[in-house]
Amino acid sequence: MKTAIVTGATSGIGEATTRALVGAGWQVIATGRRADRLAPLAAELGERVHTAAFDIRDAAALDVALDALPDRFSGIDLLVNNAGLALGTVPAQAAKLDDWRTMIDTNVTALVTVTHRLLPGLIERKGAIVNLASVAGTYPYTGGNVYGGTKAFVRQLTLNLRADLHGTGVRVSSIEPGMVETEFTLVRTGGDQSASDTLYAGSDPMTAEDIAATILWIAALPPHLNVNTLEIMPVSQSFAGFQVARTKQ
Ligand code: NDP
Ligand code: 8X3
Repeated sequence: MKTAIVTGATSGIGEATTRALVGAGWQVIATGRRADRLAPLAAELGERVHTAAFDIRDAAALDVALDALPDRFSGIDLLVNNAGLALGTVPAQAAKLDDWRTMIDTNVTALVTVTHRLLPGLIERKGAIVNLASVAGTYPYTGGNVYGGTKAFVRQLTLNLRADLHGTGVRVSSIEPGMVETEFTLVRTGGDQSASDTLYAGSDPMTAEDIAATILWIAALPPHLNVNTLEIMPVSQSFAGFQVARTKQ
């Protein structure tokens, strides 16, 4: 049986991906800070799920969790680097530095730490890495500032890993979703449920299950195929244009 580790499995895309992988016959190491979310997931999905509750920014806690894996979960074939967040919707000049640091620590530093730690085993097993980037890493928008920067990093890291892992058989993919209705906006707005509800209302956004199905599709492709990048949006979301400031008298 193949083994995956899904970071950020306590909600949204990571939780749906855990369900999808288990449904397709995988066993999954499900991680996230909220142990009270992981416990019911494990109870629901049974012995094919092993949970590890820790803050992904804490490299020592990551080591403890990986060192404590039961034998049957210790050979990891698929790393889904999903844990991540956006904080704030305001322009750079109004943003909080702490929010920027939290996004970089989580979306960039923690992601590379997990990846670095698991790479030797993934090479040994000719495994795969699926990284959650975002359309925000390709297209700028007001308030996207550091969040978009972290996701551009994830996209480019994916491509550079492809180059470095040439000939190893390891597959690496960057998934770049647009709007997915999860707890993402609740987190981004500091818990503003009505802002979150308003954003998604009437828009027919993507669901966490849509992205989970995409990840599962990538994971199930024949070993000679690599999806480098995959940008995916709801039909209801598209592009606005450039803006022009008319400040000249
Ligand atoms: P959710 O907020 O629903 O889920 C985020 C997950 O990340 C949670 O399980 C959370 O777990 C985990 N996480 C965040 N910070 C930490 C931390 N410090 N330590 C451990 N786990 C952490 O959002 P989504 O499911 O939407 O987001 C998943 C990924 O998809 C993110 O990388 C996001 O940037 C990306 N994405 C989302 C889009 C969207 O529109 N929703 C679009 C494009 C990309 P916990 O809080 O329990 O620690
Ligand atoms: C999340 C997608 O468009 O809200 O990564 O930045 S967006």
